[in-house]
Amino acid sequence: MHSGDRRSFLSRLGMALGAPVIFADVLSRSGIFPEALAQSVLEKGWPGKEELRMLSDRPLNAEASATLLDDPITPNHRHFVRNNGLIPDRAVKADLTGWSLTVDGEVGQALTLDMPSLKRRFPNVSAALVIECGGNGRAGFYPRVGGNPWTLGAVGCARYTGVRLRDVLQEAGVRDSAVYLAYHAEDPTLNREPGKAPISRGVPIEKALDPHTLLAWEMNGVPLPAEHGFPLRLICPGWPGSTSGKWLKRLQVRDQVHDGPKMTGTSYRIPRHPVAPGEKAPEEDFEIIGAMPVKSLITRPAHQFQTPLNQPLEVGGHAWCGEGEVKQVDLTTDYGVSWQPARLQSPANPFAWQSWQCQLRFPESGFYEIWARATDQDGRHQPMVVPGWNPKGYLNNAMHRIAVRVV
Ligand SMILES: Nc1nc2c(c(=O)[nH]1)N[C@H]1C(S)=C(S)[C@@H](COP(=O)(O)O)O[C@H]1N2
Ligand SMILES: [Mo]
Repeated sequence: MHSGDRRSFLSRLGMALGAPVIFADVLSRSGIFPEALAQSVLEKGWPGKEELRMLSDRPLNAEASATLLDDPITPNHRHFVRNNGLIPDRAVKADLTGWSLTVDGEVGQALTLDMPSLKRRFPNVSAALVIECGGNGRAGFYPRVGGNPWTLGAVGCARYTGVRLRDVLQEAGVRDSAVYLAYHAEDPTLNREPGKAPISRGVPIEKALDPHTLLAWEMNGVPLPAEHGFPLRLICPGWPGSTSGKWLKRLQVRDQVHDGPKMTGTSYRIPRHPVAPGEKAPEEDFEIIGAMPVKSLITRPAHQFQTPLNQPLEVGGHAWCGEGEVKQVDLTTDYGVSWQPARLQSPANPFAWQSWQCQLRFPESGFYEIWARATDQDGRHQPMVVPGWNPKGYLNNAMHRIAVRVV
């Protein structure tokens, strides 16, 4: 979003309050909303993201509803946002002045790349890629856990354009000592502590060298929007969204597992063994989350839909998994007694989600539930109930269920 848009949004909101917001342009650069308007922002949504459910405005966190995610390619205005800190000024102003990307650490020769040389020196690629927050579905865990209570919509599949991270790393020359790729970004912490990063994660070097891991500057044909990481972000598809660093300024190849903020303790880590809900597990039992589990969404019809008895109901959605392909999607209307296979499309490219459709008929009028269950190529499928409780509420891939009324 351009700062001008936000400025006018702020003054529009201000007018609704009956008075302009003085110095709104100063605030608009920071990603912070005036306190007087905080409530209205949460009600109306972030400018350009009005349809999303706002979880918080500082930091900005907003998710889609299932029906908003019906498109095969998620439009930018419907893609969830998950920020740990503030949106950098550079991103709000779409300003590339002084920006470059450094690639260093366990490499033969460190690189410094500005945007034109990044675009020119490496083959440009585009792909539809799923990003899902590791905490998507967190609201389903009991006992409740801290963090954003995402329900279903902290996931999206947009088309990104950029270069393969592998090509850039190979240009720098990855040493044999390389173990992990760490990202360093320029988003300020909530309290703007100078030089302090709100989050700095990464992936094992093998995932960094996977040809589908991208450095992207475009999302659905436009430069990365401010909230999605302008000017450059990582896309590590299939892994928790937190590995897809936004607002990049440095990539560091490390000879050990990265230990930046949100890499240690219970952050994006889960107990290796099942723990009883609410139970504390020793830290040495935790491991870093890798590929995300198989999952699906019913994006049509909406929950609480009414449909006539004498007509088949068209049901559709998407399915995805952290590695490989989804092999099958099945639906049930009788609580799992019988299952009907959906027509499942191939992904547009590896790590894109796969659309599915199914026609359902109902024996008599009344209330039903529709459950969708995706199965990956290794035969793992979504659980019927919320799976393995963990202290931060990650990896809830329980089946999506909607209620319909047949009349
Ligand atoms: N620099 C930076 N990168 C970041 C984050 C952040 O706060 N700062 N949030 C991460 C998390 S937790 C997720 S789920 C994804 C969300 O990407 P999106 O906001 O484009 O949907 O970005 C990741 N990259
Ligand atoms: Mo996330």
